[in-house]
Amino acid sequence: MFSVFETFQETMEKKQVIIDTDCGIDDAQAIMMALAAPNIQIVGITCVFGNAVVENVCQNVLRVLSVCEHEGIPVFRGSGGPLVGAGSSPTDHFGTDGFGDVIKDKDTQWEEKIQGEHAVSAMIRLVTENQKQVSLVALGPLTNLALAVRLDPSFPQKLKDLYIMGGNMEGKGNITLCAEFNFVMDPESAYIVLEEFLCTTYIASWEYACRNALTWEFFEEMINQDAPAAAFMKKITSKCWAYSKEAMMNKRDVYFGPAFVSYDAYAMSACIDGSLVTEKIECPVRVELQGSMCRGMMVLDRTNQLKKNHSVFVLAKCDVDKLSQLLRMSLRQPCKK
Ligand SMILES: [Ca+2]
Repeated sequence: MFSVFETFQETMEKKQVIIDTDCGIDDAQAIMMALAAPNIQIVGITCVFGNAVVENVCQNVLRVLSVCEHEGIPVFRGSGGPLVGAGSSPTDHFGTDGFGDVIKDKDTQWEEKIQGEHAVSAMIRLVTENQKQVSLVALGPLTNLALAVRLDPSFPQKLKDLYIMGGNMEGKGNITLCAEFNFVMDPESAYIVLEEFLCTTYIASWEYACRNALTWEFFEEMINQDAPAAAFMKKITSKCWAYSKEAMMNKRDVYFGPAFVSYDAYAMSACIDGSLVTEKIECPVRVELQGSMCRGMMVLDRTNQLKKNHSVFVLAKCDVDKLSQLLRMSLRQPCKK
C-alpha cells in the first residue's frame, strides 16, 4: 500500500543529474543531498582529483553510496591531475584522504566496484543518450569537463544545464590571495569550461557560499540526527579542522565572520530547487590565467568589456531556510526514495 506522497514521488518526472566530484566532506554532503531529493535521479558519478587523489575520491564516493544504500549508481574514475603542470598535492583541508583521516576499515575491493569506462567517456555517452535532459553538477576541479569538450565539442550543447561550485565573485581567495580552490587546482580547465560551455550555467562561488552561511548550532543539530548518514557525517567531520568552529574562527572571520559553510551543497541545492536562489547576477565571466597573484581568479564582466556573447548566472543570495531543510533531510538516510 503506497501513501499518496510515495505515489507522487514515483510518478513525478525526475531531473537526471551527473555529479562530477573530488569527493571531500562537502562533496559527500552534496551527494547525500541529491540522493535524498525525490526529484533527482543520479545517472552517474564521475571522479576527479582535488580534495584527495582520484583513487581516494573514488573510494569516498563508494562509501557515501554505501552509507545511503544506493550502491547501484555507477561511479567512474576520471582525471588524476590538471591539464597543465604536475599539480599540487591535495591539501589537508579535509585530511589527506578527503574524509578527515578517520576511516580505518578501508575497502580493498573498491576497484572492482568502479566502472571500467573512463569518467570523461561516460559523461559524453550519458549526455549523448539523453540530450538536453541531463544536468551536470561540478563540485571539483573542472578537468573532466574540459576534456569532455575537447573530445566532443558538442558536449556542452547536449547538456540541459551546468552547475559549478567554484570561482569567486569578489576576488577573495580561499587558497591563494585571489582565487578559489577548485579553479586554482586547474585554472586552464576552468578557463575552457567558462569559455566553451555555452549551455545555461549557474556558478556558486566561494563568496556566495560564505555570504549565505549557516550557524554552527545548525551544524550540530544536523549531524546529531538519529540516522546512519548523520552518524557518518559526524564521524568524518570529527577531527577535521575545516569543520572545527574554533579553527575556522580566525580564518573565515577576516571576510565573512564565523559560520558553518558546506560549499558544494550550494551548487547542488540550486540544481535540486531553483527557487532556493533568490538573487543572481547574469553576466559574462572569465578566468585569469596570468599574473603572480590572480591566476585562477574568476572575473565578472558586468560592463561587457570582454565582448563575449555568452553570459552565466553567478548566484548571489539564497533562501537559507530552504537550504537548511535540504541539508537536514540529506542526513536522514538511508530512506526510501
Ligand atoms: Ca568538492
